[in-house]
Amino acid sequence: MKERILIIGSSGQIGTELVMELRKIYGENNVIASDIRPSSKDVMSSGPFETLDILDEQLLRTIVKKYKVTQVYLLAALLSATAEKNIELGWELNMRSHSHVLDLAKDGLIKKIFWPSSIAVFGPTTPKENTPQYTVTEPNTVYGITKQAGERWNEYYFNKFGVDIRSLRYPGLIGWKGAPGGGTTDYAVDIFHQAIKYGKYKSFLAENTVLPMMYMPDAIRATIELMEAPAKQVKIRSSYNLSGISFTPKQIAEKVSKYIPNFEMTYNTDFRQVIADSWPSSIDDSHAKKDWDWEAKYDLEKMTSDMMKNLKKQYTISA
Ligand code: NAD
Ligand code: AKB
Repeated sequence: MKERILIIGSSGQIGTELVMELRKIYGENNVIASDIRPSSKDVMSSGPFETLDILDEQLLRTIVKKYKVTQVYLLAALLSATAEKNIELGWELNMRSHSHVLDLAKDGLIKKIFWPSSIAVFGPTTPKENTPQYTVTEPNTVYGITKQAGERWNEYYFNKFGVDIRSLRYPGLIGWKGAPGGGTTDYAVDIFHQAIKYGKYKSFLAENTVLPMMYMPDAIRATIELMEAPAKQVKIRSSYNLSGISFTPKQIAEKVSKYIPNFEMTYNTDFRQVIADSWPSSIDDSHAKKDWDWEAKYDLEKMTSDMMKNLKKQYTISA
């Protein structure tokens, strides 16, 4: 069966990269990008794009029917820091978008859904080290609460209506192609840009705050591998733990210094420190490894080298 894929939230950090990868695999015209704002030049010029506010359920259904969509990747959301500043919109957007997409599958309009969860599903009472798949989840941010409720929705729709939903608890994602959209882990992307442009960076997280992170090529590969895995191998329908690299602001600053001599890192924590303190520092992803052969490829060294190489090139070209 020919797959037609709709990406909702294609202009964000993940969508910018995921659309291009999926177009390589499924064909440019079979991957429809959509967002409330235009996407990157590459996304806009390489295939179909629709302006879509995911809160508009009728328009969503019109677009799904127009393109005979079979799969939806729902990436539109407010991330942790932005949602804390606008809790009503955080709840409204993150929950209603999810229901709209789940109901497409329940009503037989689409066959498969990808919906990302996050390490934000965990909270201060969760074991911090090597956080297990099944453990206490008492998130204390509006973003985390929407991810936890979303995971429960996933399992409910799978069990009750047979909806083929697949999900990953992404750690903080780091990439050079798209800008991060308002999360607590954004510092680990900003540091590269500021280091190249100004030789210095003021971190909003404290120097010894360890968080789970992942380089974007690993995250994109994990997403596509999970979506392409045979249904019987996808044993967890709430959301899979996923692990890449754990590091502190101080450790990434040391790596950056190798490429930017005299790089200067200072620290001035804000409300995002409290969010970071409630999250795990490392993740046990043994279920993903066992069920669909997941394995991360990038460590801190390899990621830093690739980020530096690509961003330096990008800034030279745009100078
Ligand atoms: P992002 O903020 O970069 O992108 C979200 C996109 O959604 C934006 O382009 C925005 O314009 C769009 N959007 C907002 N409101 C919309 C609406 N009403 N209708 C349609 N589009 C709308 O986010 P991202 O980093 O690409 O994250 C995508 C998903 O992955 C989110 O669910 C997020 O929680 C999850 N996630 C991301 C990370 C990360 O580090 N990037 C980590 C864990 C989980
Ligand atoms: C955020 O910081 O909000 C995201 C996430 C880990 O979910 N990057």
